[in-house]
Amino acid sequence: MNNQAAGFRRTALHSLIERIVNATKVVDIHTHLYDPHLGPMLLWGIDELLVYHYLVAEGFRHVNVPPATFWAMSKTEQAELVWHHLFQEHSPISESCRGVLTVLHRLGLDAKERDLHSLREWFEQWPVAGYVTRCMETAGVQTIFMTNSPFDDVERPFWEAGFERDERFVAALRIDPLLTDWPNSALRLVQWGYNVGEGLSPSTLGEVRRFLADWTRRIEAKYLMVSLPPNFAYPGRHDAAQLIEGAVLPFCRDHGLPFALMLGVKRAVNPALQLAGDGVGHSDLTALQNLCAANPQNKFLVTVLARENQHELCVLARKFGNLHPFGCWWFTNIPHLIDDITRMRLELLGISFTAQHSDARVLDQIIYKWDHTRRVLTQVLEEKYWDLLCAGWEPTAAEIERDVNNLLGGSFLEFCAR
Ligand code: FIX
Ligand code: ZN
Repeated sequence: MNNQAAGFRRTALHSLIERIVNATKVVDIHTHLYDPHLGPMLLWGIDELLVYHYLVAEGFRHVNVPPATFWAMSKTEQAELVWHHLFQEHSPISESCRGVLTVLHRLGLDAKERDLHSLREWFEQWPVAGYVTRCMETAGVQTIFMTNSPFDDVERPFWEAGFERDERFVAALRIDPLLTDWPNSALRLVQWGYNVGEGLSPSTLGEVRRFLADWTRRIEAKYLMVSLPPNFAYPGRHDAAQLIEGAVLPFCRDHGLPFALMLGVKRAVNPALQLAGDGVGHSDLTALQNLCAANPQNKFLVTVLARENQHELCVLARKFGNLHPFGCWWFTNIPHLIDDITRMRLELLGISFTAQHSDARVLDQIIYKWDHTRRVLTQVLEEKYWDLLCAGWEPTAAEIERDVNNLLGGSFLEFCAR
């Protein structure tokens, strides 16, 4: 191929991949969004976008008020403060700030007027049901996995009372308190009618399995999930390891459910910042290796927060077919690292992982999280398919569609169904 022919071919390849990546509907496998029937739990709109903890963390680098004063303000005042410091006093270049602008832009709003008041007015006209559809369509998302916690006192009563489900929202059973604060969780389980003691005896572990079964059934959970600190070790004598071994894994095995692990979060590094005060640490992934090796009948969905753990996760996934890496979590969900991590995964794992999850806490965020990821994915895939062309392999459009579909949820669904 001469240079000119190669140039045309590459441009055509780029357009094809861009069209496919933009048209593929996403299964968003981890968010903090909720079925609209859970009322106040589903957050949306400009003020919620502005007080997202990613922006609050950045805002505190400029805002000259103590955290306690900030938290005492109304949401409207907090949003105004963030808007002022991150959008008016400085250019909104960070990924989180850019995200707000992408949302507004894709919704057809004009943020460059810098008029927060008129932006608010636009959002106020929307009924929630119509807005959910608008956001999902704009983002190209077909299914949203929620994070559902029986330990959440606002959420639990909705499930206990029962409600008509919106089929686009699928449940995942979140069990952080159970594993990371067993003494207090044991008290709660007792209140809810489970016969558990503080020690993790066989009968207590049996009751924990009954608790997991009841909640899985109630919410129709498709997987169980926990986030763990960098120093998590497995196996071990500590509560989390014992509960995982004696309750979570046997339960997941018996019901064919994956166990999702989010590894490497250091909670409350700066507690005054509340949700914005969590940090990251380098995990010892020997724990994950041991989990996968000792439990071949279990399926593990895994994302790691530290950049330094990404390569090791890929290598582990090459060794264990029961390990499915997913998403660029939180501090790694920035274009620079999405690019790096996605390339690394493609080069080491082919198409057998899930490229991204949004982790959206505010509905509208699915628009920017998927917009930004699609841009990076298009670029990375173009290079990868070009390399195949150079090696004499011509991927068809149908094959590229199949692959993109797998990267954006298809592989995950297959892994779950296995
Ligand atoms: O543990 C998690 O699911 C994290 O995603 C959250 O705790 C975190 O606050 C977040 O929103 C990250 O994107
Ligand atoms: Zn999350």
